[in-house]
Amino acid sequence: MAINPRKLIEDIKKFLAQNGMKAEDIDKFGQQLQERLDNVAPPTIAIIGFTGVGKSSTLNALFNAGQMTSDVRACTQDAKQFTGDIEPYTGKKGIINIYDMPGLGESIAKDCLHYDVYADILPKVDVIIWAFHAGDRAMTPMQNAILTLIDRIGPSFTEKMLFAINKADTIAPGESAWNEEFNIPSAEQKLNLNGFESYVRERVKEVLPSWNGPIISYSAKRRYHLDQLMTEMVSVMPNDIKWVLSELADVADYTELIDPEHLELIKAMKADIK
Ligand SMILES: Nc1nc2c(ncn2[C@@H]2O[C@H](COP(=O)(O)OP(=O)(O)O)[C@@H](O)[C@H]2O)c(=O)[nH]1
Ligand SMILES: [Mg+2]
Repeated sequence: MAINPRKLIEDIKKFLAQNGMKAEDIDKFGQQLQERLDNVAPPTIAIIGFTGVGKSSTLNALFNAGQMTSDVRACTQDAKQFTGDIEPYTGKKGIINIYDMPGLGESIAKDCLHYDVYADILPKVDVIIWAFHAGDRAMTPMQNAILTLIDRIGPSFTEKMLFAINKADTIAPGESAWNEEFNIPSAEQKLNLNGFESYVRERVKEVLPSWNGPIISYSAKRRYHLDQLMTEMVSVMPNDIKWVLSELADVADYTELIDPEHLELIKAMKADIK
């Protein structure tokens, strides 16, 4: 069920009225809640991963970002910050802060510099998208990178991380197998993508045994599953920020979307009535 914050506030007000709260108190509460919503800072995301996996292409596909991409050269050498428009996804005005991060794995010397950038930026963002290249089975570099980052900044960044497997169109038996008519993977590609997602999860769990975040396959080039990628981004956001993008959040119960602080407020006001 998609949730709209305005409707949510109306639902809560209705609920409070049914519980006997005075109309003027309900209005005051509604205003307080609206103010809190209006003051929530825009969500911030960073996309990281090895060079050439399609990080910049992904941001271009999602937000029309105009980031430089290349078939043969790493062109993102420091963190590029810009804002993206969320209206196409939520149907209402709003922005998201984005960092296009330099890719790891170009050279030892460059990695040293890039880890400094990662250590500076990652603690500040709400969501970290770790982009992969579908079918690339070499996972030691990813495992080492996670351990290096944990050494540098501690493990908490892993809680806001999702793995995004790009270039779904290139997975075996290859791009020519892609179903152009429906813009989806062929049956064989779909099986391989599912297998690859499980493989990535197993390798991540070897270094992060309790990690159970999202892993999603998509293609920036084909614009396949970009909406799922956005939905998964929202799923790892902190609850108060989810409110901003809540039309995307697919949840059965709106209380999951309410900041515990707001829930406390509702409970406190209910107690006042009695
Ligand atoms: N086939 C295919 N190629 C892609 C896809 N996404 C990106 N690429 C290509 O991958 C290469 C590297 O992309 P880029 O965005 O520069 O990677 P970055 O280094 O991670 O920022 C470019 O040649 C892109 O055209 C995709 O979904 N499918
Ligand atoms: Mg790039």
